[in-house]
Amino acid sequence: MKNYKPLRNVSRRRFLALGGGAMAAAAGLSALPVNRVLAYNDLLAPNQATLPLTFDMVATDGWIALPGSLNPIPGVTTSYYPDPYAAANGNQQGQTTYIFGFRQVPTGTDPLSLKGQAQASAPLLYVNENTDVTIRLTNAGLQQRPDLVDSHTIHWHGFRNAIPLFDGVPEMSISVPIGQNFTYYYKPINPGTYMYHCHFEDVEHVHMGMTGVIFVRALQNTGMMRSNPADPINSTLVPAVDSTNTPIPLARLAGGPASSPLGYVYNDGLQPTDPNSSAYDREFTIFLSEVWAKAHYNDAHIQPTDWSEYAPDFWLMNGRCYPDTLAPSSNPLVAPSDPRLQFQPISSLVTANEGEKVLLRAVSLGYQQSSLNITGIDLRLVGKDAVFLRSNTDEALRTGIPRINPVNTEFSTNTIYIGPGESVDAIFIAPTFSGGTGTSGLGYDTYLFYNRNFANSTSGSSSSYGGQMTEIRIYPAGTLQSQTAPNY
Ligand SMILES: [Cu+2]
Repeated sequence: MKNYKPLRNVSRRRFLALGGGAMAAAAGLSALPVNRVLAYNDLLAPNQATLPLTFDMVATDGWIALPGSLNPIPGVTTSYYPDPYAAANGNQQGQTTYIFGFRQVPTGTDPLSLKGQAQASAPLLYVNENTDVTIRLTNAGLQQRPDLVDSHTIHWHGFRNAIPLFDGVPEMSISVPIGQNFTYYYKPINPGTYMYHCHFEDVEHVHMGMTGVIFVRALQNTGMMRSNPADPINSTLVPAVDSTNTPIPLARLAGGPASSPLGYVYNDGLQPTDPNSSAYDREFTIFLSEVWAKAHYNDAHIQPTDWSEYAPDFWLMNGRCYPDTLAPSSNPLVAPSDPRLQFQPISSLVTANEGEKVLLRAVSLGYQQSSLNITGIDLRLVGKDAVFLRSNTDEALRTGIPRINPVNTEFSTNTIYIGPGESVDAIFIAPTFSGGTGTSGLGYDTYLFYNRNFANSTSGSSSSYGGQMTEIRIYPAGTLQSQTAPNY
């Protein structure tokens, strides 16, 4: 057995020096790709498959809007919610709640100028398998808490091939101090749905909102596959075919024709017409989190929080409570259509034409279990924690090599049961439109998608406003155009 030298033998000065070296190494990496901020419409550009991607992100604090109001705390002149400091801040428009969070930096903008403008949930990031990806993270500090000198990191949760330097665990590598930046580098080889969060003082920073979704699009979208799926590192890329050597169509995401599916969740080796295919026509992320109003108030008012008393008041989808979950997505880099939701840009409204295959990428970074329910629609759970649940017998037959997961554990349900740090990929086929003006009377059929724990689909507010709830709206065939981005 090797005699490893424990890290605690490294002096603090030596540890910081190591971190400094890592920063210098990473500074070289930022020269790799041209800095490219993703406007929403170019996320689906056909050439995305071959481009290196750079995300420019800032970590800071900010304010978001939650519904209703809590009862005042007995004996206290102010309530935890809405936070009086939110209203006192001159540029707030209906915001109620203090957060820590991330935000994407527009091209040409000084990241430090975005201090105090974090969003919830964090920017939705998506990248292609086998592509160089860099994320430059700048720590702009906290506008509301100049006394705090917290660093921040990006930890890609569940990602199976990050080296410690880029894994964002501050005890194991480095974190980003105020006024500094660090560039993370990844080359993903495992498609699926993940989440990212700050790992610095993580109980607090995760709950305060430094959380979001990142997903990896399958190589098969581009019409390619690995020559040896069991050994992705040493594989060459070859044209994607099924077990009969018939080519699998290029996805629309990679420039395929309108008759192709929008994408494939996993490298399934199947034709999109195969009922076992992971092909889909529309995709939506549903990010679950919670807000404990007292903890958020405490951070804004320089008070300590005993996290063992955890008792959330609000349950959120993509950083919003129902009915705000239904409001459209907005590009956070341009002026918002609704100033109240300007720091909560991601919609949870699911829309589809009848017969389309709809992919839900559900992720939780709350601290409680959730069970999301759709009444009247069967969900096919094809992936869990970025693992394809169906054994790829076709691929195994063709290559002679079984997949990582040799057993088919895919199943149908109408409930997604999901815990903290877990992700689920579920596909449903949009049911037949009921005709006329639909069950809504507005030209579409409405299905509720909500947390089955009723307390979590309402909220701690005194109003009847909800929490983790949204709608699925099904339109007659041909009504909706092709998606331009997830959650649009
Ligand atoms: Cu942080």
